This record gives sequence, C-alpha cells and structure tokens, in this order.
Amino acid sequence: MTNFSEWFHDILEEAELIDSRYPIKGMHVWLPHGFQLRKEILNILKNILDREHEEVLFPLLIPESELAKEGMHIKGFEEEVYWITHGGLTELKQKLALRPTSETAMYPMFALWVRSHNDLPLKIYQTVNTFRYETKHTRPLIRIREITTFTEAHTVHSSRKEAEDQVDKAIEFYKEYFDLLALPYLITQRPVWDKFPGADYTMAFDTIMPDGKTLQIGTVHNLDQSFAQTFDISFENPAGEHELGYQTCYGISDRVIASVIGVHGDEAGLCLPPNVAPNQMVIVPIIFKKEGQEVLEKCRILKTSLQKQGFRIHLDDRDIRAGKKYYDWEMRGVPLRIEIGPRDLKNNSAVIARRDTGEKFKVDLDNITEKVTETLNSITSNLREKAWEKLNSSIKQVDSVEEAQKQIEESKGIISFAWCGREECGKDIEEKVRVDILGIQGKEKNGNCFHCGSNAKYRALLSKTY
Ligand code: A5A
Ligand code: MG
Ligand code: ZN
Repeated sequence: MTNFSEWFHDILEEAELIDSRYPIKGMHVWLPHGFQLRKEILNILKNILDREHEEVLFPLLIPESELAKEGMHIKGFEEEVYWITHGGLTELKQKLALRPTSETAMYPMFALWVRSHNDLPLKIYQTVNTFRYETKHTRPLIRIREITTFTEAHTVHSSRKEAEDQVDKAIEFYKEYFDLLALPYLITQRPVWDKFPGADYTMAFDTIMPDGKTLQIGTVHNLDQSFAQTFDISFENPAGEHELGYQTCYGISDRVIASVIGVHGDEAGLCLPPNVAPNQMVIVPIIFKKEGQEVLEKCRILKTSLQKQGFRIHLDDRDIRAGKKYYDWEMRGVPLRIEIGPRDLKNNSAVIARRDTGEKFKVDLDNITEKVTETLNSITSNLREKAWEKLNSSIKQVDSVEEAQKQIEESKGIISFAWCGREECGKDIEEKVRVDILGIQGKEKNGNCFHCGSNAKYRALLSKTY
C-alpha cells in the first residue's frame, strides 16, 4: 500500500461502506454493506459489555448549565461543542449542547439514582452518536464531527480501590474485544496534559495504521471523585455517613471500524476477520451450459446447510463471469470463497479459496463444515499474528531525541524511550521531535531520561498520530 490515505478513501467508496458526499464536513452516510460491518463490529463489543453493564439511552441534548458545571471538562470541550440556540423562531432561554460525550447528561441523573451503598456499583453503557466540532483535518471514521458509533460505559463505585479495579477490568474487556477483531494494540497511560478533561488519569489503546501513524482506538478513564463532587453523586455508606462516589468511564468509536479496514486490508481491498465479516463466505457456482442447473442446485443446498449452522453466507448466482465475481468479493473482503463446478458435482467436492493468503484447496463436501470452521479460525489467527508482527516490528528503542527525530522522519513508526516523567521535559520532547508522546507503557528502574538525563522513571512511547 503506497498511499494509505488514498487507499482508505477509495476502499470506503468501492466496497460501498460509506458515502462521504453528504454535504456537511465530517459527516457521512452508512451504506448497507458498511452498516452490516458496523453492526457486527458493534455486536461483539455489546456482547462483552452486556456481561456486566446495563444498556441505557440518554437524550442527545445537554443544557449549558450542566455541561459547564465541571470546570476542567468544559474547558477541554468548549471549542468542540455544537450548540442549539433556537427552537423554531424562538431563541432558547438556555442554549442546548449536542453531546460531545455524555458525562454531563448522565451524572445529574446518577445523583438522583445513587442513594445508598446498596445502589452501587452502578454500571451502564450506551451506543449513540456524539458531536465534536473537530478543528484538525477530518477523515471518514477516523476523525469525524458526528461520531455515529460512540459506545460509552459509565460506572460509579463505593471505593477508590473498586474504581481502580474497574479501570483494569475495562482494559481487559477491550483487550478481549480487539483480540476478537484481530487488532494489535499498545496500552499506555496518557501524559497528564493529554488525559480526558476532568479525569484523574486516562489509559489508552492505540493501534498502528499501514502508514506507520498510530490511531487511538479506545480510552479508559478513572474520574476519581471530581465529577461526583460537581454533580453531588453521593451515597450513604454502611456506617451511615455520606460519601462521594468514585467513577470511571470508557469508550470506543467508529475508529475501531476504521482500524479493522485499515489494519487488515491490502492491495486487493478489504480483508475482513471472519468474526465481523458481513459475509463470512461466498459460494460461486462455476457454470458451463450443460450442467448449470445441477451445479446451482448443489450450491443452494450447501448454502442452506451452512446457513443453518450459523454461518453468514452468500450465494452469488449473478449471470456474469466467475472472474468478475472473484474480484468483487475479494475487494469486499469476504474471508472464504467456495467454488463448485461440474467436476466437483461428480466428486462431491468443492474448492475453497482464502482471502488472506490466496491459498486454494479442494475439500470433500461431507466434511465441509469442519473445513470451513477450521479455515475461518486459521484466517483469524493469521490476521492477528501478521498485524501484531507489524506493530511489534515498528517499535524502535532509541537513546536520544536526535535519534528519535531521525527515526520518525525516516520510517514513522513508534519510538520507545526512557523518560523522567516530568511535564516540562515531555512537552520539550514533543516540540523537538514534533510528534506526540503516546504515554507511559510501564516503569523503568535503571538509566536516565533520554532527553534531560535525570533519573528515568518510565518506559514511554512516541509516534505520529491520527
Ligand atoms: N466519555 C469518555 C469515554 C470519552 O469521551 N472518551 S474520549 O474522549 O477519549 O472518546 C472515546 C473514544 O472516541 C476515543 O478513544 C477515540 O478513539 C474516539 N474519538 C474521539 N474523538 C473522535 C472523533 N472525532 N472521531 C472518531 N473517534 C473519536
Ligand atoms: Mg480528582
Ligand atoms: Zn526528562
């Protein structure tokens, strides 16, 4: 992929995922194929969240008075908020914000719901559209002004320890999620100057795109008691005293869909992990005039049988060349193609082709279920392995800012360095290398900060980001 940005725009259109001609910058239309992919990707997350959260749905609009209550929060978002000022011709007494995220929509209600320690923990989530007037260059799915697949979880706990444990749990949920999507990730604690507005600390997941730039695909925030204080979310503890709740929130967006497309795709187009492919396989009948009906009949029987077993499968019986069909389904990323022709009828066999490796092999129709199951699993692990390999091989450990500059210019990718952790030093590094510090990956016991030379405390990462 020589030009990822171009490839990405082209494939969104060619594979009929979205239509970006909608006449508002940063807002797009989900087309049927894209919507299906979105639905599958979202369902996996919802299944994970449903295990210990309850799904809710809050209003889109937030009164200015609530949005502005938490000082750090509003400061972080004020430049990105869309406002409603009128209802018809009437100017509203109070402006209403289109949610950029839902803390200030939810927490006044949490204050009403949370009374005693028996009401805790509270764990909810919702999947909604959120609006952010992004000023950086917008890009479909990656930086949008209407985020359509914002899945945000919010929790309240009765102790700081429990909230911290919830952050760890959320990280585990997201790891499980990204593993199922075969996406590789780096987990870091964001620098203090880059944490979520109002949070105590922010943990973030980043993946790497084919152009070597990293993309934040999920965040987990420990809010501690700051929002609880602002919105008066308090509970009576077993000793009968009133105490403020401890909160966390975490969210993902359309960027996960962008990553599935970008990380696994290749020159031939999409290459979708079987877990989320709208069609996991396509049957292409190889028809010559004489035996056409028989072949088609065999294909229909096979389709029904595999469908009954829970596979998402399509039979392409269009009256066009098989080669054109191959091209179409490869471009749309269908993991497996099953070909059946006259000779297969006689042998009770089929030919299977893998989208990820291009490999083709013959299978006996009597054990095709086992074969496709096995092959789909093998595709998932192959995609996962290849993607992790790419991520890991793009991390370079460097010992000086100069070396970091050189690396970033030459190969993009990710820089790993020893850091003192001081804000002043960190901002200086960002200025010199002209890329962002992703965050802290872990503790560093020995050595010196690669920039200022004082004692290193952390192993940290730098990269060009989206
Ligand atoms: N309430 C918390 C969870 C929150 O809003 N966190 S967040 O601001 O970090 O956003 C959650 C996720 O949405 C981020 O991890 C990021 O991947 C994604 N995101 C943020 N702005 C986006 C945008 N303009 N377009 C697409 N995704 C975006
Ligand atoms: Mg605090
Ligand atoms: Zn330093």
